[in-house]
Amino acid sequence: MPETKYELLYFPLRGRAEPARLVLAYVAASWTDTPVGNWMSVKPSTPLGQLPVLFERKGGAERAIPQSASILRHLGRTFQLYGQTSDDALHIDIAIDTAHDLANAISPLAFGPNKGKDPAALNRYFDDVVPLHLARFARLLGDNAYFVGGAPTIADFAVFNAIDGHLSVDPNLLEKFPTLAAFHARVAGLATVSAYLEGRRPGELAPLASVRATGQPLV
Ligand SMILES: N[C@@H](CCC(=O)N[C@@H](CS)C(=O)NCC(=O)O)C(=O)O
Repeated sequence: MPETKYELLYFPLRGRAEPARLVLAYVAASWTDTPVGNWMSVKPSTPLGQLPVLFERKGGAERAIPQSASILRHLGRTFQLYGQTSDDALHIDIAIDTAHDLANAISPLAFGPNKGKDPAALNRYFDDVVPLHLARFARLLGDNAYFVGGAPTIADFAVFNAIDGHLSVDPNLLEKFPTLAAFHARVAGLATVSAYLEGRRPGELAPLASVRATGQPLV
């Protein structure tokens, strides 16, 4: 059987591609991470004119898969990281959608011309909004090691990614959420994940750490 090889095409960012990268690293797939520099010349050849795109190649066959959520779920099905039953899959989907809520919530403060320009809004976000999201994760996780079942699923990588990005802005984020702190450490400590984390590109949210710590806007 020829090995399936993956190529993940995205901008040189963690962004929407990072949960899929974490999964590919976790399962030790044969994969390459291709940062796109000349987007306008690549765009017409992509399925939906958007990134990320996951190329899946086996033997002589190739397919290009768009949509980050579809990519993540496809990898979940391919690598048996989508639970054992349809109930498992439902709970995995709930955790993934809850992770997307947090990952998306910071966007207005973190991207575009207003990035880091409003320290008061960033503080309000971290003090009042983020804990609501974290409480949801804590409720879904309960006292379990992983969100669904006894081993990692794609839900864990989606949640880990959302929490991890916010941790890069506020290292005290999980002080009141010990089960989530343990969860974050558990995922980061998985051997293949830990190796990937050591070498990955810096996160886009990290520049906001100084805004959170000092109350001074980015210049
Ligand atoms: N729902 C899509 C959204 C994809 C998307 O908006 N991609 C942006 C980058 S994060 C993009 O390709 N922007 C460039 C463009 O639209 O030309 C997904 O999750 O993959």
